[in-house]
Amino acid sequence: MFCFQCQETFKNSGCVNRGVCGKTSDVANLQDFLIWISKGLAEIEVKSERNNKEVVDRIILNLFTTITNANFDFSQIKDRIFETIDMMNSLRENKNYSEAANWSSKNFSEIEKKINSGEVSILSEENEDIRSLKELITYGLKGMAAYARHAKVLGYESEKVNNFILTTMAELLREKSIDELVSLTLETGSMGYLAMETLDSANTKTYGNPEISKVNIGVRKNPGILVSGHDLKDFEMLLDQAKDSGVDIYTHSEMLPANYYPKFKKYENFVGNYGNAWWKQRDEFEAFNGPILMTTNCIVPPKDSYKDKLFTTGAAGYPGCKYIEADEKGHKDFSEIIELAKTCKAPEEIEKGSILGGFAHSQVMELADKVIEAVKNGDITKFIVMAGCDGRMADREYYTEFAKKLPESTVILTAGCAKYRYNKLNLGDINGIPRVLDAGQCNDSYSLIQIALALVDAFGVESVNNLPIVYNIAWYEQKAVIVLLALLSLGVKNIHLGPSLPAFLSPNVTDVLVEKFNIAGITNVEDDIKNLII
Ligand code: SF4
Ligand code: SF3
Repeated sequence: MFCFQCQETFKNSGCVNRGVCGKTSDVANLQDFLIWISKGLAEIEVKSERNNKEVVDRIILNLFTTITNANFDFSQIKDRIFETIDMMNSLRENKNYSEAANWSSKNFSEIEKKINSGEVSILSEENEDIRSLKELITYGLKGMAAYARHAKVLGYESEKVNNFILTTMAELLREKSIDELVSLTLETGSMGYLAMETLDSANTKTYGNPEISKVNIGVRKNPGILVSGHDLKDFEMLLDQAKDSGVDIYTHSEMLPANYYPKFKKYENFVGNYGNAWWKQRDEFEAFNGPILMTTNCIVPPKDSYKDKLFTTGAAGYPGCKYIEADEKGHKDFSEIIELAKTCKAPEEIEKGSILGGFAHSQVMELADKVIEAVKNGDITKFIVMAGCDGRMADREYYTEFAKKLPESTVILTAGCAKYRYNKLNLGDINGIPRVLDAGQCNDSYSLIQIALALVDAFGVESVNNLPIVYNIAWYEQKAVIVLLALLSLGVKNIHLGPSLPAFLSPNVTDVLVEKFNIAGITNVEDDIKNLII
């Protein structure tokens, strides 16, 4: 195996024997093969005269399945491979195709032989700059696919995004120059922005605009179900099916923003949020006592103490954990989880009190006058975008310290699970405007962009780069990659990315990003505050 798609990759170079995330080498190899044939399937579709919706849906699901911490299940990924090959075999025409598009065998030893040849590995591309750019684009597509899928289950999709995913997957099989790949990288960012916009419409039109909300982080006395991941549709279905069951529902990690949507607030059995970012789940899931539903990443290999209570659905999967399938209409039956919850003890209280959130674009626009006035009279001197991911490495303590040491005249704009590093610090407010404004999930970074664009208008400046906004973004997995590319495609400069720069960026590709966008890493809290803020 060789995998370097996330921030925690071994020695900031690449996981080779087993993933730091827990992914085994046989699963990593199957994921590489799945991506390779998905590119082949895209090529078949692009070369045809058809517009087969099932093909793009399949490619989106395959990309999403290989995102960090989503699916560790060898047999599920093997099934996806077979289903993809079936689709390719039924669609192939009498045309000239690449080897990936021509792959037709479902004989597993032949698939293994191909994997063992190293020809579908990331390292099969020998030029490190081409490899770096092709992987950067692939990871951007994985993040985009995740967002496209969340929108799709709510009945929203963008033809442009779908077509881009198809054509780009096919293009990645071809030889490309550095210049071509650099421009494809920026196009990936623009399409990522569109994918986030589509998901924002899907979420807000289905569940209402997020609003300022005080979220309970304590517990009640009933047994509960904990819902993690990013899929709001799964959350809604479970909430609805559990409404009269006597079982309470809690959100976890990236599902926290579900608490901000008006439509979910009417459910009596929706208690609040339990726990913190994904990487603390081994202790927190044990303390929760009840079943847990993982709707997407991030799964940490579970402890035996709760493994039989961990369920997966959608693109997520873990060997030995029950997978909840959707029927042909997209409906999922969660009764088994609800019945199991009834037999469990109530959650152990690990925290008390509440946190504040719900500052997505429409809510912030309502506060715009107040915000603009505070900037004009100097009460707010800077906004710091600290969106992105959290992770388990100790050096992420940097973000807590950074937030604590920021001048009191600054406001943090956040989205994604990165917020857990500072959302319980009680940093106070400025004229009633909280100093941490949480827009929602990582995809709600879209809201942060909308807020920046509104400030450009309000202050009459030339571009987002002339605003008092500093970007100190934490990344971990591929959704953060698409958010970053979206920001770059909008011309945002001087982004600081940490805790380390991606291992998949070669020195030359990093130079291009520095030259074009002045991207930089982070150093230490004192120096960064001095250089970025004061
Ligand atoms: Fe390693 Fe990250 Fe890949 Fe897991 S996803 S194998 S930790 S690089
Ligand atoms: Fe977090 Fe996994 Fe990225 Fe959606 S839950 S932000 S890491």
